[in-house]
Amino acid sequence: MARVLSGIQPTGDIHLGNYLGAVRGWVEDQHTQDSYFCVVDLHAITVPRDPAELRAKTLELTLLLVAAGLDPEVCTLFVQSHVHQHAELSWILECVASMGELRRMTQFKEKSSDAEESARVGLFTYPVLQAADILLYDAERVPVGEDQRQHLELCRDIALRFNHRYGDTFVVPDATLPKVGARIMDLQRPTAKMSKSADSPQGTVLVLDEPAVIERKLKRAVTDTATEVTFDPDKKPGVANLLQILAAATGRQPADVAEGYSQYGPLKADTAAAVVELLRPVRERYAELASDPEAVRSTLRQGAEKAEAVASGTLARARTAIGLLSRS
Ligand code: ATP
Ligand code: LTN
Repeated sequence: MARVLSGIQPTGDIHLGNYLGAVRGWVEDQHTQDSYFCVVDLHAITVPRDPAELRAKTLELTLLLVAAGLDPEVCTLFVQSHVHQHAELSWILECVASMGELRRMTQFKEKSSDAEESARVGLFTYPVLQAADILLYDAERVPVGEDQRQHLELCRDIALRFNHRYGDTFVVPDATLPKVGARIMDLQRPTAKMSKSADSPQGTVLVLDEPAVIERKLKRAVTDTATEVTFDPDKKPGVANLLQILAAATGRQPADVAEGYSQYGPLKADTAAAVVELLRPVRERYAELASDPEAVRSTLRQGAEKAEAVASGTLARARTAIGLLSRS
């Protein structure tokens, strides 16, 4: 079985983009691949967070991932900071990555915007920690949304450079993106990606939104003034986004979906209905699981133990390769 690893930040409420771009694929992967999924709390502190809220969100996101179908008996589900090897390997990789390649990362540019001087150093080195997450598990595949493609390229570059300088140590991973749904856009600003941290409540469909809320958000989704339904992400980003969502929710291609519509109203209504049905089981299961948060804590303890058993072996390999003296 191929090894798979991916991560998600406990930074807010998970949305339709996270679900279609990443989490839904993880649920499928766990049955055919040796799967590791982590809640990346160390990545979350690269921008200011309220400590109590971060702790609560970490637990809540784990519950949601289980509600979405991740089965802790089948995959390894854990919190990044519970496995100290992530931070340790990240340091070693920081000594392999260059300032120039990190400066080119668009996520850093966007999130530091014009306040680079006051941005946290961790925001800059964020992709190196992500590379450590992946390389520690010898992951061959990393299922992510489109926005993570550049970070995955960097991870590959770091792994190849390390192997070249210090001998074969890491597996060089590939990003895998869903064919449809890899970049869901904000419903109010269809040229920006749907995001947990973009302050756009009406443009973001949350996985836990009630059906009536989902219907309202989709009904008010920004389109253009024309009425013709064609799949053209450049000229008609709002309509293309609706077509993409409906296609992803029903297992079709956006251009094929477009053929069934001549007006925006029915497209919006059908998209809303499909999204409601897609998310309904997740919301219902979440309500059941939320009554017993202790169960999820024990899941996370077991997950961390399983993850650490793999991570410690890889870290030892990297330490030896780069010349760190062992304690014993
Ligand atoms: P933030 O806004 O805090 O950066 P986010 O919404 O981008 O958060 P992450 O936790 O960074 O969410 O990402 C988790 C996974 O969801 C990643 O694999 C990412 O590529 C994917 N993802 C995030 N947003 C979208 C989107 N709009 N469409 C498709 N996939 C997405
Ligand atoms: N950077 C990612 C989250 C992330 C991740 C990972 C994804 C952290 N570590 C390892 C895949 C593999 C994000 O912002 N979505």
